[in-house]
Amino acid sequence: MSRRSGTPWWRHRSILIAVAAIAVFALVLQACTTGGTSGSSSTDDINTRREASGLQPLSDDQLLAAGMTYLPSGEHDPYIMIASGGQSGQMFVIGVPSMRILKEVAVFTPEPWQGWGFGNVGTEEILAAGNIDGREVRWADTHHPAISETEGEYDGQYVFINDKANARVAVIDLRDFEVKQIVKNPIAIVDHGGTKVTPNTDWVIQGGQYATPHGWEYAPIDTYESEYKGMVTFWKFDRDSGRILDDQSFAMELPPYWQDLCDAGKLVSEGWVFCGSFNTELATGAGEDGSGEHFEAGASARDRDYLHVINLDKAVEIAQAGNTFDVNGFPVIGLQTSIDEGLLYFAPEPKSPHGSDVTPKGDFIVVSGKLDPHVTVYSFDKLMKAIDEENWVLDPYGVPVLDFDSIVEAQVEVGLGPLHTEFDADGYAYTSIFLDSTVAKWSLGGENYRGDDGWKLEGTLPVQYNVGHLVTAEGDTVSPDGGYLVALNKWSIDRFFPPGPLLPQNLQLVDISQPNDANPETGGMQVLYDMPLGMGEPHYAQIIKADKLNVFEVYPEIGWDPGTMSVDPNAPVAGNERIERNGNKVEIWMTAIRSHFTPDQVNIKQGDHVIWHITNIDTSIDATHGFAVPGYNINLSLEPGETATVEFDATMDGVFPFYCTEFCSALHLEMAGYFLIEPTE
Ligand code: RUQ
Ligand code: CUA
Repeated sequence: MSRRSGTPWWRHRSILIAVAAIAVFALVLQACTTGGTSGSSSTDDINTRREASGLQPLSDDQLLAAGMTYLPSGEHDPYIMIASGGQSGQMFVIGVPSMRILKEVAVFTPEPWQGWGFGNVGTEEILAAGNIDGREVRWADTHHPAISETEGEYDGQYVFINDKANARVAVIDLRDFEVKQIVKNPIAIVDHGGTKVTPNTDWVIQGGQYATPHGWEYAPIDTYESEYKGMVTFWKFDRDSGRILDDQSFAMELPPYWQDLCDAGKLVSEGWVFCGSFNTELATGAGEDGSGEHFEAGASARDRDYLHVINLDKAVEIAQAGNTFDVNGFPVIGLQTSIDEGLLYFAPEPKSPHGSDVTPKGDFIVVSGKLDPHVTVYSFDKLMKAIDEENWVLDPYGVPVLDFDSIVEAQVEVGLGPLHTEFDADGYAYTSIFLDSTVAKWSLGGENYRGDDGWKLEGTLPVQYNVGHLVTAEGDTVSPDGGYLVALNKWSIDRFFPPGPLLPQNLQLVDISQPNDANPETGGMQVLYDMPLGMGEPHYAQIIKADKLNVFEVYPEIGWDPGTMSVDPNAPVAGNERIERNGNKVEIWMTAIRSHFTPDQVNIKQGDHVIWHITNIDTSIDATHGFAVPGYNINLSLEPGETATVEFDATMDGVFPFYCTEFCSALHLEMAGYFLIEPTE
């Protein structure tokens, strides 16, 4: 072909075909959504092309699903999902419904792209606050993100996330999606039942799990009943400073049952907290002498465990009055105090319970038993009445156990292995069913929801496979959106190409916007998209409307310190770059702008103590610069306007070309400098 035109003829043809295919696709979608034709010629066209590419043909339903998730370049998702990162110790930001990963936010684990934990003094200090007895713990098992709330609605300001493995909590500011604080629980070494927030984010809830002596002191296992303790911790959050105030936080001592997921009351039940538990058997495992049973059997022997019903408002009063004891300097309300003051009650829950979810109006609490095919729904009114009437017996630790029949509102059979429940705007609830690998849709009864039409199963949708948590859009707030649901499936088995024997998770996007009769079997639910995630096991996620997030596109002022969210008074700015030497202390004030560092030669002597400040003085969106010093394990990410500081002893002599790690301009490769460390004799 002639090369004169610059573009081969077939390029033009392929553009034409693409345009035609898009038009056809739009027609098909229209046909599908208006209940239209099957096997239309346009579907055939698409399928002909798919087959030519070695792909399977699509049904009308599948074409519709594709059209529901496809976003053309430049279109943004209406929802943002914040997912835990499991063993990665991080947090994922994912667009819904496109299911595109926007960011893996560095939380507990060092992460080089974000310059998290590679010499940046600010990030090192935050990570060091999560050290345990002086030991650096640089991974985590993140489980439950909790977006901050105002009056029970996500407000998009902060998100909290717990580390199950080491009982830590992180605070992330959603203006820049960076971690501002990590706190280590002073009384527990592992947790699980958090984080959740109270409706105005006054308190961040961190429930326990595997009981240990408080402060994880040693005590022989045969002293389990007396020396091992459960716990729930309430961290006081100060919205203005964006920090947890540990000197105003407190914990409650609980029996050594294994506390599980908690949820905060809302509206009518505001001021109360509900935490599931298991191992009320007090099993201690199989000993090496063959005594005892595995926890699998020992901790699931009883038919009922206890939902912990906690009067948080009253607990706050008791803690503030100082009616506590100290563990590692942290105030703890003793179990007997909780019993005497009426802070703690148990509601029996069947069998091997896991989830605990408060309904949108705060009027019911839904729990599931992994070994019971029902969800059990308690009425908050009935709980309060049973407490008023002292309708209880005492458990071996003296905690009142409320009468089951008088507090249960309904039980709905949903399938084998129910776990977690979220809600939509129409009075429906969605429960993940682990063993059956389904999502069950059922109706809430009562005047706030579907009245006499409630408390029944509406349909089940098979998911692939073994769903843990599920999440609906704003689904645990006082006004759920519904529309979309994501099933966080634990197994993916055959869904994707296997990249070795460790398989990705499968996050499955489900359309829940359709009425039950759209598909009577599934209650109108349809799987839209399978998203493999090969970076850790996201346990829980929350989905927030994207327009609630007020994100900085660039930092508001040059010299910004993300740690304090204000200008660093010591920040280098254009014109004041310099190197000051004072004995063996060398302090550098450097700026970065496309495409150079100022200064770009730094001469010091071996053994000098180096304090190196850098400001990215670029102010355009996305003009990030990196700063890497080879051999010294130093790497920064400097977003537009940001200042960071590294501090180290220059023990190794030599010549170290430092450079910008972000391809920021045509002369990015030239954005480098020489760091010369002269040996000392
Ligand atoms: S867990 S699959 Cu929330 Cu950590 Cu239930
Ligand atoms: Cu700055 Cu590359």
